[in-house]
Amino acid sequence: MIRLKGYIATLCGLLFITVGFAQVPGKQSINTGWEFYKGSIANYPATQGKDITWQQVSLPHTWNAADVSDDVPGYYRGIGWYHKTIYIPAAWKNKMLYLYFEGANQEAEIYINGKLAGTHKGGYTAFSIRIDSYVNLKDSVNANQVDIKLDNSHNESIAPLDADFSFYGGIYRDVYLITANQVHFNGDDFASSGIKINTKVDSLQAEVNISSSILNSSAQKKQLRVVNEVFAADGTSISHSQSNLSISKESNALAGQLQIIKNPHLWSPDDPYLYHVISKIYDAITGELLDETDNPLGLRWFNFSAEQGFFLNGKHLKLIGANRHQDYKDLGNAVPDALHIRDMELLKKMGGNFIRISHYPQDPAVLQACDRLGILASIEIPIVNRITETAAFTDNCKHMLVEMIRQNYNHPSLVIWAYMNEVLIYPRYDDHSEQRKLYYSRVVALAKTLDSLAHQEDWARYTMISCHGDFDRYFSTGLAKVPQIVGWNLYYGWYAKDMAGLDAFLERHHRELADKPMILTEFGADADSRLRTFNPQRFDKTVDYQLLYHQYYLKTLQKLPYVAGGAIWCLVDFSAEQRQEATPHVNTKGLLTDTREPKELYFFYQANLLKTPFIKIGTSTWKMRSGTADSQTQCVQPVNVYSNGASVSLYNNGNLIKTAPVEQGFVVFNVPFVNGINQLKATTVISEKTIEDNTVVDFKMQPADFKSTQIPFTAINVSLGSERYFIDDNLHQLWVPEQPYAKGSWGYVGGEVFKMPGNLPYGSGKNILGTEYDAIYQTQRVGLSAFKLDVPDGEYEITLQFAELITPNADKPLVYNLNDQVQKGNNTERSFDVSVNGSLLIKDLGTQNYLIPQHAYATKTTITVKDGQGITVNFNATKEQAILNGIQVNRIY
Ligand code: GCB
Ligand code: CA
Repeated sequence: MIRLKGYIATLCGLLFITVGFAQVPGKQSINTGWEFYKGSIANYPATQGKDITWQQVSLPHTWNAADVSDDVPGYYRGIGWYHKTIYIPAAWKNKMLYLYFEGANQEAEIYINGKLAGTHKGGYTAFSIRIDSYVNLKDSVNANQVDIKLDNSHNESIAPLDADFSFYGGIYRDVYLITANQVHFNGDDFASSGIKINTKVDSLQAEVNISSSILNSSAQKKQLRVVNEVFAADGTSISHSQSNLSISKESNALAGQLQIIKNPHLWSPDDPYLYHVISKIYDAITGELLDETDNPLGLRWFNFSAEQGFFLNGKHLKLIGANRHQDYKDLGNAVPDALHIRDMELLKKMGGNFIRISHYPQDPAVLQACDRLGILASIEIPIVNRITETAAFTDNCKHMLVEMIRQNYNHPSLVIWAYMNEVLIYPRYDDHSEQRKLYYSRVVALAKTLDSLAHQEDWARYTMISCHGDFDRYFSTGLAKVPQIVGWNLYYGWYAKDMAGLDAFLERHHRELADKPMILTEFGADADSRLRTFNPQRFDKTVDYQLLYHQYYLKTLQKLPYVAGGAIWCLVDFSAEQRQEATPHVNTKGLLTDTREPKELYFFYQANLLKTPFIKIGTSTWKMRSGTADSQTQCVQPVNVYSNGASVSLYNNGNLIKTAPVEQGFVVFNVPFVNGINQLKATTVISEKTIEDNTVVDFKMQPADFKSTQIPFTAINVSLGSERYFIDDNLHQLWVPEQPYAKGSWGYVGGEVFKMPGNLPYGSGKNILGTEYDAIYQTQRVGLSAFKLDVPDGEYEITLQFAELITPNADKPLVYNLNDQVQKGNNTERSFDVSVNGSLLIKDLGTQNYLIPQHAYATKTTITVKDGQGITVNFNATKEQAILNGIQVNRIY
């Protein structure tokens, strides 16, 4: 079957309306000059909010930008009010006026001059509210009051009910005031553009079917002429059609026109060629132009095969890309369009050709960018983790699905409509109960309803649901058989132990769901961009384990032809308020941080996916390093270089280290670092051209012997109970992992690494309050007797870090951590003294004084070291065992 589609902008389009001779722009944003109040207004509209203190804001705006990342559990989910005055000229008396919202989370009531003009449910789709019957139009300038009550409280009738992301409240996308003639393209229809472009394309010709829905709100029957014109990318008009129709008063009608484009210039990721269509409505009697809208058009066809994956324009194409959430550090979801566009550009620059817009429709700028850049897309409504078995929930889901489809119908980049994510991961009722069975059957029934609704709305695109890695559950309930494509979110090597389980799982689908195309819709591993290690382990949150994980996944993805594609979880780090771990409230599975800094993983994918010459030294994201000098006063550490060349040469300070062949897009070099500046240069030759990358690593060499004068000791920060380096570029902090004490050097004496029950290799995953350096406080050495540094005589500053990791509160398990155990609540009565070089610094340290569970505690002291005694910090436990989480030693003189 040929599958294809044309394009229309998601907005109501640019409407140009003639009023006399003057053209009035039909759409103007009203983002500035709002007032906001977080809370309820009593007796609205009687009070009209006059007695409250408003805050001046501009849109996009969210009221949760800060409280999703503070240390207070939870964030405000309740009512917020917005207020604005809009001015309507008397000249618009006969116009139809709308407020058009690209998105507001999640239940909105729109009041004009105190009267309810419309409502909307659902935080991720656009809606349009007709307001002309509520506005004052008496004078030449008419002030009209817009009040919006918005509520982001949990509502069992509105998806999403539960998910691993923050449900920010607010009007967080653009709002427009739209002015239209009584006759116009019908944007009233689920806030769509009123135009559907269907295409049927092959390499010789494209049939372009333009169907317009036209509304006649006037009290007279109208004779109209509809004209559609197709333009090539360079602006040349290439095709034209028109038809006449009459519409009775207060009704709407459809006008369909077919155009044939010979030798179409096809749209694809390599060549995202866009035509565009201008559609106009004229009054057939007077010739007056009543409405006009301009929509891009991409010509392509595609299909998914269960055996061979995805084909675009008849050619096989492995879909590889990422998922994306829409928020940014400290801004929440209220981000400018430029950021949406930049994210798509970053995906394209990685070599990605696919985006799964997860887990909800996003700003129109996203799909517009995909059309322009050539990124194939899947989009979904936010049914995540569970459903509610009510008609109200079902109706809202259906409504969202129709909104999503009609609003995004014409994007050439879009190939999949999806409607559920991991919906069986968190089912209601007891396992094996009758109620549970009934619940499953209701989920399947809802899926069937939504699937057929999607097909009814759009015959040309595929449907999909994404499932978590419990094959049996989706298979036995029949849910996996409902959509055309099954998406799998697989975390073998992360939530599930064994990475190789991935291949077995995908093979099983291929065997048992032999006729279902599949996409690996999620795979990923958390990585705090500040954490590095030479011994990567599952759940250590290092950039290095993330790299290992993805090396495996990409190989599997590329090897199995029946897997149509894969979407990395996730393009960017995003807010998930309930998460703890190394970066509390953030899911760090991103290729990029929440401020869009690349992690080393991003370079790995660039090297593997880009067709243009590429080389990058991985360590450009790890510029502060440390290690102990060898006999040549060097320290050898591995550095990855990423390239799509055949071999790479790496130089340090001008000296060639080695030339080595590239495998899977990278080479690991053992670099002899010197103390101080290391100027790294990597080169490769591609198509007879040499390309290079340069970076500087500031290496803090620790002397093997602290008394050595060759490399004098200056400072060290040690993270206890950890195998990780912690690097904070912003605050110029570099921490190294612990080591046992050896004479002449530094390290702990005795004790063991703190480990929680469960799967963390070491440390705790709990949020530590009062610090941004959770990763330092989350690991510790237990039962140590001393920490020693054989530093030369001088004056030193010593800082000790502690956090009590045993807490009386049991962990709330993360829903995805199905195989992990959680720490039960526990109490400790530890008590220990800390002394430095024999003098007591802290007496009876424990929960009775500074060690409040899960809180950071640090203290700093200065000490004069003389007579070659070095530094010894002693820990003497009087109850249970002593602990130490971090130590910093600085030489002052
Ligand atoms: C998933 C979910 C996604 C989570 C992700 C994770 O399976 O679909 O929403 O954020 O795993 O990181 O746990
Ligand atoms: Ca909070």
